[in-house]
Amino acid sequence: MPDPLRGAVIGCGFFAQNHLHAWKDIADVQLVAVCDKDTAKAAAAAERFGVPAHYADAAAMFARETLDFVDVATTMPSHRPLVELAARHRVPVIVQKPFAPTWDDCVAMVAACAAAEVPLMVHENFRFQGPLIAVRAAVAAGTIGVPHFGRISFRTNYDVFANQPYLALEERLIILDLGIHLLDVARVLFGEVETIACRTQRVRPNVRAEDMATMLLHHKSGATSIVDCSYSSRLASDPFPQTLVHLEGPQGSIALLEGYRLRVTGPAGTTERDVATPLLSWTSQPWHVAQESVLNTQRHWVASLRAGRVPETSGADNLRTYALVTAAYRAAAERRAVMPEA
Ligand code: NAD
Ligand code: 89Y
Repeated sequence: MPDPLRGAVIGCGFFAQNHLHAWKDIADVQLVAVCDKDTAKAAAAAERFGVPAHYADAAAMFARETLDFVDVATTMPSHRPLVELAARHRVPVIVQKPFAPTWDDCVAMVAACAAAEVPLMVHENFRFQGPLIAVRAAVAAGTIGVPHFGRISFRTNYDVFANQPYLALEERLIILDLGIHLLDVARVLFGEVETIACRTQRVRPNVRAEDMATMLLHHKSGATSIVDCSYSSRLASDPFPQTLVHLEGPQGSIALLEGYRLRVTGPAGTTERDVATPLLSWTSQPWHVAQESVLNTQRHWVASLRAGRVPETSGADNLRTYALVTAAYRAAAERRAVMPEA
């Protein structure tokens, strides 16, 4: 593989701006092309980030450019055709979440990339957020023992629909858009899931689907976790976009508190420290924790490509997270705990 890697970004909308900034921060990557079916957005991204070529048609881009990887940052309906296009050109691909609108699409993308022997990673970035990396490190340090209970929570009234208006129209809203990240974090902290129960609520009048979900997970390890998310919580101070975590183990507890405070209680007492993400030249409050996680995620992709390693959130791995999403919807519809089918 050449030095630096030649990358391209497909989809130059709202969230892709973070991808574009992050690629510019990674010395081992040179963006050679950007693509958006909206030509004005592709041209604006090329201009803003100094990318030599821009396209409105991904097929034309693959035909003309020599790429070491492609970053698909479009919304989910286009993921499968774009990932399969990349696979046909034998170009490694990182693709945004949610992986796809349906389970079958997700499986098809994993199969297409496997058949073409092309690395595939889902841009599942919450587990790469600085504060959540600090939680993972605190667990690994062993102070509390192996966690047997936890709560992973994301509740806000922030107007996510202003930047992402398509969310209001989705048939499946918060579990697929946001719960998916938290379910992934639950897998990271407690391992795979045996059963999941779920209740959903639609609180806002102007959204089509659920904007609140409460999930109860029983993990194969024996641990129990609660994963809850809301886009309609009027709180004294709105923590958006913070994920709050509470973990208990046989020897103590770990809490990621609002304001990015990490509190660890173990046999020797309690410590508390600041695990806030520092601001980068291109990040700003309150999004900075999400923005920096994009950089961490993309660095992980590049390091995995260079080492020939399977990334943590490979397509195959993400099937297990996606299976929890589909299981959660099924559990809510059937009003019973179900086993994820991955
Ligand atoms: P957006 O609508 O602002 O941008 C998507 C862009 O993709 C648009 O400009 C559109 O023209 C372009 N596009 C669509 N199909 C295309 C195709 N076939 N070829 C070329 N361009 C195409 O959407 P967004 O809010 O930026 O979201 C993009 C993705 O990022 C979504 O999947 C969303 O869930 C995800 N997202 C992730 C996070 C996170 O933290 N991981 C946060 C926000 C959004
Ligand atoms: O779409 C969501 C996501 O993936 O992370 C945060 C978000 O942009 C709004 O909650």
